[in-house]
Amino acid sequence: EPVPGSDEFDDITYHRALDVPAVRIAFDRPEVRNAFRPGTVDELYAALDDARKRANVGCVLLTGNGPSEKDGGWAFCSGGDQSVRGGSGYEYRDDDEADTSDDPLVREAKAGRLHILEVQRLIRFMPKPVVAVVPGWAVGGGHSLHVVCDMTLASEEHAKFLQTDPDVASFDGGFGSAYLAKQVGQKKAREVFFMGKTYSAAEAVDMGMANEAIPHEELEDVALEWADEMTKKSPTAMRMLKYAFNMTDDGMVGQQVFAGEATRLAYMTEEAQEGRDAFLEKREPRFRDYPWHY
Ligand code: 1HA
Repeated sequence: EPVPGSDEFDDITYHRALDVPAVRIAFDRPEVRNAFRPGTVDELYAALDDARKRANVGCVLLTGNGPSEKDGGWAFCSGGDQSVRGGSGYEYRDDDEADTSDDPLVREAKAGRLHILEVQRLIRFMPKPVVAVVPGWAVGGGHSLHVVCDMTLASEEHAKFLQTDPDVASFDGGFGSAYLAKQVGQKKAREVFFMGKTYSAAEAVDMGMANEAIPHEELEDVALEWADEMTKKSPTAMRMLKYAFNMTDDGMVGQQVFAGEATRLAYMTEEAQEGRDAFLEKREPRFRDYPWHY
């Protein structure tokens, strides 16, 4: 069912599953292969952030609606909408989205947007699995989005993976390329970007950048089954595992995110509560009552 408030979205749809604690967020611009413009990215960020904060949501399925009414084509996402690409990024073009502030600095700040990178970070750092469900094209910035998701399920018949970044003088030098290389190896990742070949679902699975190729008709059902399976597991263990997988690649920020969860667990101990109580009661903490575990 639609998540309350999601009718305000123009470029995405946002649904909550009925029997599984999971949500489905979908690009909804099939006529342009689900390319994103700045407003799309704003909506995507808002929906993902909402899903992040909901205690009764344990998994996010990110996908693309389709097929296109124009030609029946399917897409996950074809990256930045090239028709609104300006001199320094992607631009708001609708009057109600464009910033009409009198302050030129405010207008300038909103002029060229590359904030899909903020969406990538939200997917990376939210404490629950995000699964890319790829029913068709995953291209350019759309390819990078599937790369940063925790797992990828792809339509056997229609999924196609393609990196066009250097064809349109763009480059995702972060997760889209460097993290891809961790998944498929350096040689293959360089081939993806430098040759711009199109890969099928089966090839993506063989390369290690997709988990399974699934018959198109069953894709959404299987995605829900995966969400069902994952959300039966311990939320704490799942969160710690996601951050553990991230940590080796994320440097000090990876350590910070993982350590934050360790702090949360430590706060749950009597020992930590003794520290708080002693402060509030203006007395020395009785830490000698607690063992030095080995
Ligand atoms: O790399 C980044 C970033 C890096 C760092 C920081 C931020 C970043 C932000 C964004 C990006 C990027 O995404 S750059 C890469 C941008 N995307 C592309 O270069 C893909 C362009 N599209 C295609 O190569 C092809 O359209 C396709 C392989 C996805 C599908 O081909 P197909 O099936 O032959 O369909 P096609 O006829 O080409 O497309 C259907 C309609 O969708 C066309 O419109 P129509 O002629 O019917 O009016 C087509 O123009 C439109 N369309 C497809 N993709 C886009 C698009 N319109 C605007 N932008 C698109 N990305």
